[in-house]
Amino acid sequence: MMNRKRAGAMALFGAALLLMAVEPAAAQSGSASTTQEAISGLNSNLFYVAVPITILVEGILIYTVWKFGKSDEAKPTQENRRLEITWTVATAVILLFVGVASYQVLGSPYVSASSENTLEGGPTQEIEVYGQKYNWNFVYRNVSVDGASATDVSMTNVSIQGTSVKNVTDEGIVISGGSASSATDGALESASLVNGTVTAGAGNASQYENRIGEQVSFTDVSVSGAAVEDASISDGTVKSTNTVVMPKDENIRLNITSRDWLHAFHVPAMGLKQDALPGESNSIVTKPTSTGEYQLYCAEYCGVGHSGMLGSVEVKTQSDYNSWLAQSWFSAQG
Ligand SMILES: [Cu+2]
Repeated sequence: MMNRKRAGAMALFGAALLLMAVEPAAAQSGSASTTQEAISGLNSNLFYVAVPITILVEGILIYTVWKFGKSDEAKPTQENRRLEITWTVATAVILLFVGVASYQVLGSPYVSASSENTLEGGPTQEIEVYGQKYNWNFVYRNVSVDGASATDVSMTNVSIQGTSVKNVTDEGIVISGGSASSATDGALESASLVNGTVTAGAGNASQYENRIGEQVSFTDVSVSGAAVEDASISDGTVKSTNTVVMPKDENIRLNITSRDWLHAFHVPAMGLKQDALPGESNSIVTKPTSTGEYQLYCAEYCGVGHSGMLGSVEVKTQSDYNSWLAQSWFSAQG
């Protein structure tokens, strides 16, 4: 009877050990960010320390049960100074290792970002994250892009130099070539205009009917269906909903807040988790290390739509990220 119980306990222990051995292997399969790297690295380090200790303790326990299990009467243990000092020092060393290893990870700006701590060189992109039942909204400020292209965009308050009139339709004056820039104090420094249609601001469109093929310029007009190349945007603002885009190998700071009540920004694959509280901004800093798409969850029960408050993180190469920024910025101008 006793033996069966013991065998059962042994089997349970064996299964637990096997589970522990399997888990970190899964976590190690390619990390998506420096944050995830630090966290899973600590997990592995502690695991490698924990396994020999577990085996040692359980080994002594099993040996003791086997050796002394059939003894008639327990005898008092005699003092053994050497043994006592050894286990005290060994425990202290292990705890010190755990403390130092944990502190290194917890002290990393990629794991515990405070609003004060600054990364070397500062973050490349700051993104404002707003939780609001049941969506995630993202705002990218101080966006500067050079040499970007965008298609099928509308623009208002632009001035156009040296474009040629192709046609005049019901929509407006169809133009091609030339360059565009912000007419007022806007973010568009300059862009080569491939084509587009001037829809408003050019006065009576029909007066251009007899100027087809001519080079003309426009001041403060609206353009639709435009394609631009080699665009320079400085200090622009870009917004996105439910998908946050980040450049690979760049430091990103996320300033997380809520527009209604409690939410939590959680991207398990990237090791990111932070509360979104109204009236307060919590920061996390990370550097994505591989391109791809990662699931974003709300990790704080926030109402009936909580389980559907999902999003994703898209990590792009620097050039794809800039193209996305430019396309998004242009698309929001109309
Ligand atoms: Cu939520």
